[in-house]
Amino acid sequence: MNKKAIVTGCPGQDASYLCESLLGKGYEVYGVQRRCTRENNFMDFSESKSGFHSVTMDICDASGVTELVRSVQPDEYYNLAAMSHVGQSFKEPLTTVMTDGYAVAIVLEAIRQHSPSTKFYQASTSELYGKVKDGTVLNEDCLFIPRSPYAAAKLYAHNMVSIYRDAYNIFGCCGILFNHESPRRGKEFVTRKITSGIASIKLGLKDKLKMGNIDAIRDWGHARDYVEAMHLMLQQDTPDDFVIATGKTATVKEAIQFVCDLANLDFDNVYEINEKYMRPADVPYLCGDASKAKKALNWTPSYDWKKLLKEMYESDLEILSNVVYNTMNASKERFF
Ligand code: F7E
Repeated sequence: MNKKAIVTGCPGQDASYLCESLLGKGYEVYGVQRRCTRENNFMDFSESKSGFHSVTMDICDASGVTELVRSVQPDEYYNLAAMSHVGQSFKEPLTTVMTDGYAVAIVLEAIRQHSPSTKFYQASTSELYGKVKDGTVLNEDCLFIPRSPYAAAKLYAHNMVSIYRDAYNIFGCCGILFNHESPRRGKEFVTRKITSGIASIKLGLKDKLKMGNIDAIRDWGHARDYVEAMHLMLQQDTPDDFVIATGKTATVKEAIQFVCDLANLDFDNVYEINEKYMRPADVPYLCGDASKAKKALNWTPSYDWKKLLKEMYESDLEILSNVVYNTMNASKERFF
């Protein structure tokens, strides 16, 4: 019998990689996305893959979540749905607490009542650490001091998983994932904003990048590596929480500089600071120690931030070059 997994957060970056990986491992996958009026390529994906079931549901709808868990009786449940933009969470604190906090209590209750042998993965985050001193390499034992509505809601969810593990013996794991990116990352996150923005400048489609806090230090890895860690966590005999990170850091400024070098552009001329992208409170520094995951899960990252940004920049340059090429051809056809 094939294993069954529910994955929320489709068609986001992490869910897309995880669904592909689980289908490759022979799972029946129930991919959950919110109702969406726009056309999106997730529907193409879901229709084209055997073993994939597309579910339209809001994770804050308790009756829908409960019915899904009760009817599917999944072996594994990966909760990747979230309001994941930290800056935006200051503008939408209530939506954030519902989606990132309350919705996790709904699914834990559904599992406890209707499918107690389901193994549950919760997408925790390095943002939980919040106010960290520069130079501290963070592991599972470090203190959480959230700095945003996003992190506060995620901390509630993180604590609930631990409570359901202790109180009800639910197999729940939290992956404390540091920033993870890819060519599929949304352009509202800083890495993709940089790679897509610099590719646009290179092709003459844009003048400048408008940036927020470029002194922020982050530990960036590849989302494809990180979803494998999620799966490994649920294959253990005992549930636990794990930091997933590369242990290597760069400032946002260094990331811009590196991509400028790839594009052969002058760093000083590609960006300007714009207050609009500053957060009311930012997390200045994050660097993770994934040695527990390495030892227990045999997990190691295959990308550092430079390899990652290079892949993302090359992908954006290709996408945008095709757009330019197709636009030129279309206008030539009109002209001749
Ligand atoms: O910002 C600074 C910004 O939005 C990174 C989410 O996946 O990872 C992500 O959260 C840093 C911050 O990611 C701009 O202030 C400067 O210091 O790419 P980001 P994030 O906030 O670290 C964690 C692990 C999650 O869990 C989250 O869900 O870059 N920054 N200038 C900027 N950030 C953005 N977005 N845009 C700028 O123009």
